[in-house]
Amino acid sequence: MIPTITAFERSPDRGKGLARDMRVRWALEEVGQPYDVRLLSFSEMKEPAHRALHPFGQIPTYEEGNLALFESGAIVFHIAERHAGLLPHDANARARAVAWMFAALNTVEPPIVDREIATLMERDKSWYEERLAILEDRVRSRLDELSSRLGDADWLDGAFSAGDLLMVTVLRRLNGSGILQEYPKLSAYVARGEARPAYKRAFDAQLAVFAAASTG
Ligand code: GTB
Repeated sequence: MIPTITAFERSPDRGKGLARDMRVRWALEEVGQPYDVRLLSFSEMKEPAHRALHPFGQIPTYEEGNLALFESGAIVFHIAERHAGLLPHDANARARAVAWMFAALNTVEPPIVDREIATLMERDKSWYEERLAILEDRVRSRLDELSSRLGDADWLDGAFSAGDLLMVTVLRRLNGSGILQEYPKLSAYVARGEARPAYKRAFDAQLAVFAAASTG
């Protein structure tokens, strides 16, 4: 059965692959699962039909037969559980890969999103520069720790896993901030993720949506 995911009809990131459908597309590409995409406008995302799938009126969602899921992490986990290639077979290694999935979404992404929201919503405030410096220091603390743990390894814990997939997509949200460039090991880690053929296919697919919406 071919799953259907939802994505922005016109992504505000202009095809840079920063919206959270990208991680789901990438996971599906890694495991070789074809998928359909239903594109939504901002107003469609808030209508009852979509809220029945996603209580918060957001993308991405995932439908497969009588299963409907929301939350990109839960969707990637579901894909990783159902297909080989994104989680190790060994039970302990698998548990550690899942821990990295949570770490990406629960420990590393929040300070990155806090910074991003400040740059989008708080630029006109008198205290903006002071707050931005605080938020960027919080991001740097996490990146210091992550970079130390990664060291010279290619991936966070052995072979590439769903933990790496999520962590790379989270770190990419720093694009344009200049912060990631302060961390050569993490920059190389993100580049390794982006070099994967499955990543490229997912990136091209979401970019094609933006390109079509821009010419149409
Ligand atoms: N925790 C949920 C998940 O992981 O699935 C969060 C889902 C979420 O934030 N979805 C966003 C959304 O639907 C799109 S990805 N927003 C519309 C709304 O809430 O009304 C977040 C996002 C949006 C845009 C950019 N960008 O332009 O760079 C990056 C990330």
